[in-house]
Amino acid sequence: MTIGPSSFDLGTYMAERARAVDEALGRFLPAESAPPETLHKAMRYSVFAGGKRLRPVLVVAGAEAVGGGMDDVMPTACAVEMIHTYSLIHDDLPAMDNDDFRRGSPTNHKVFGEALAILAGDALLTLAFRLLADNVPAGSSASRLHDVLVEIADAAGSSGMVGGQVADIECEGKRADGQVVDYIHTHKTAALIRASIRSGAILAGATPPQLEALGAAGDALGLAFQIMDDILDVTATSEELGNPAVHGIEVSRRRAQALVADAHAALESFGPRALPLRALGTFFIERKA
Ligand code: GRG
Repeated sequence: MTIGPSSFDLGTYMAERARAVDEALGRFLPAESAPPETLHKAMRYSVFAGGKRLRPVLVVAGAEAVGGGMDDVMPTACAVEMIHTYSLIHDDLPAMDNDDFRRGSPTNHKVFGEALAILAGDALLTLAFRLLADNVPAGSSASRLHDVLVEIADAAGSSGMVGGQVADIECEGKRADGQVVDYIHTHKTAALIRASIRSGAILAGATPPQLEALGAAGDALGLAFQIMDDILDVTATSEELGNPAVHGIEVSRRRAQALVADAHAALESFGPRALPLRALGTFFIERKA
């Protein structure tokens, strides 16, 4: 699909890329019939449980922003979705959020038991790094692979998503101030969103200034996404508790809008190639679920 100002439609763009990601995930994941079957069933169960494929689409959009293409970054796009899926499986466990349902279906541990759910998450995280290790586009240098591995490891580990999750757990039941809430948001959610965009761009040969601009856009988009997610949680359950209560829903919404405007500004110099990233930002602040 060509990306031009008059032809761009985010729904079609997301659907096309999500379909390609689904097809690739199907190929990269071990078959359910391969031993240990229960483990592979558990991995596939959560990967194919109806996620929006936002992060892999952001990997592709990051590559496209600097002139790259989807096929060159597909293993990395799938790796990021596997890391996201592992985090959701573990987040639902009794030791964490203790959720019985996700996306309207029983959570992984409800279907496969706690031990298998832990191990399915572990195996998805490990497989993700195996996929990243293999994703060296033709003609590109090993230093790009190194940079992507560092980018994703930092975003997923104790300095990123896992660190944010720990901060979230440690402030449970306490009144968190705005700074702590921001720390949780930027680490638990925004770090992987930023790394998704930048990893696609790194593989596609982005220059340092381009990566800096995409990092700024990724920070803003990631934070806006989480702020809107909290607003949607509160408006869906009508509970005036939790993180959004700290900022107030309307203040939060305005902040998310301002962040998306910042992201749009950071993406200005990329021209029409960054239309998908800009449209995804608008989608974040307008989405209803
Ligand atoms: C357990 C290591 C570990 C980390 C957990 C990601 C996370 C950290 C917890 C999940 C709970 C949560 C509300 C996280 C915030 C990020 C977020 C909004 C996740 C949902 O992302 P979507 O909307 O999910 O992209 P889908 O279902 O579309 O894949």
